[in-house]
Amino acid sequence: MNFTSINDISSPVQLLELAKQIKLKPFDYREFGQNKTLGLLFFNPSLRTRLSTQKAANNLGMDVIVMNVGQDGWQLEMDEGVVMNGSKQEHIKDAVAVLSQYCDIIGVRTFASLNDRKADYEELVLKQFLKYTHVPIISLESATLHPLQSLADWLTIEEHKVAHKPKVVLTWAPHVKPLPQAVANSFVEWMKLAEVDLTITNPIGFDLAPQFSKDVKVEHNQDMALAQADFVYAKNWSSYQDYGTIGGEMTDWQITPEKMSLTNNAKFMHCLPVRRNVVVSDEVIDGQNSLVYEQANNRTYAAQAVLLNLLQL
Ligand code: AN0
Ligand code: CP
Repeated sequence: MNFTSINDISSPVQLLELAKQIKLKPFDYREFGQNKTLGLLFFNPSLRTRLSTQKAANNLGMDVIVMNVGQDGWQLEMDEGVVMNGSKQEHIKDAVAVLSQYCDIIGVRTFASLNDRKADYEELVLKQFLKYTHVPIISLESATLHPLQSLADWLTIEEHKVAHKPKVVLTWAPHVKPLPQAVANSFVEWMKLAEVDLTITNPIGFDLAPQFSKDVKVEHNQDMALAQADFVYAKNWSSYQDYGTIGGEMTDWQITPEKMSLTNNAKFMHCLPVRRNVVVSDEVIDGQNSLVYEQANNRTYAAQAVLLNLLQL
């Protein structure tokens, strides 16, 4: 078993309940990870994922080894059957087989290239890990998904909802550099299972991939979408259609107190890291209704629930 998307989980609701239970008593499961090693591999930067997953593993009694493979490792050849006479020194096949000797579970972060949509959406790098590993793989954000983030976000919404079926608005927000669609795709995938009324709002040309946005309300007028929202989840993503481009500045999509005043006194959410006063104004993110640090805190319990599930197999 792996944890690369919601589809790897037989009962997402049970996983959520486990995360809630672990949050109450994080140190109750220490025997499960005894003498087990988690390897965390990063092709890209990370603060929350790296430290919350490490903390989660430690809470379970696991040892953790971490490597910034993108920075410190050999350059990995991802394609099969090539004559390796170029710049890549090691094949992914050998690297993953070796890592499987050292680790009982492997976590990997591998962002989208944002220049080859087909390769990104086929998750070519993650698939090579899955193909060659002998141990379970956890996604620490792949090209198209970030399931550990989504589980933590779901837990946060569950903890802070007042209405039985709150209105959750995922809103595109401005940014200065192209970012992956992974957080947004994944959030939508998990929210489809949650008891929420989900609306996505984004500028024209920034619709998420059809497999994610299908069966979800998409409103291109942000003000209309925000009306009566209970949760506003802001995130920038680059275009899926004109793949990897950021379009114009669209500063009017920034989440400001004026935008929040259109909502039902909504809670503000963002996965972080965030560019302040580009994506969201200081007043909103520092305001009483901001849940961003709760989300970051819940990353630990989400990761711990996922690890515990894998350890119990
Ligand atoms: C990444 C992204 O948007 O996917 C990671 C977010 C968790 N963000 C940045 O690269 C700024
Ligand atoms: N939210 C999140 O995944 O943050 P990091 O990129 O810092 O891990």
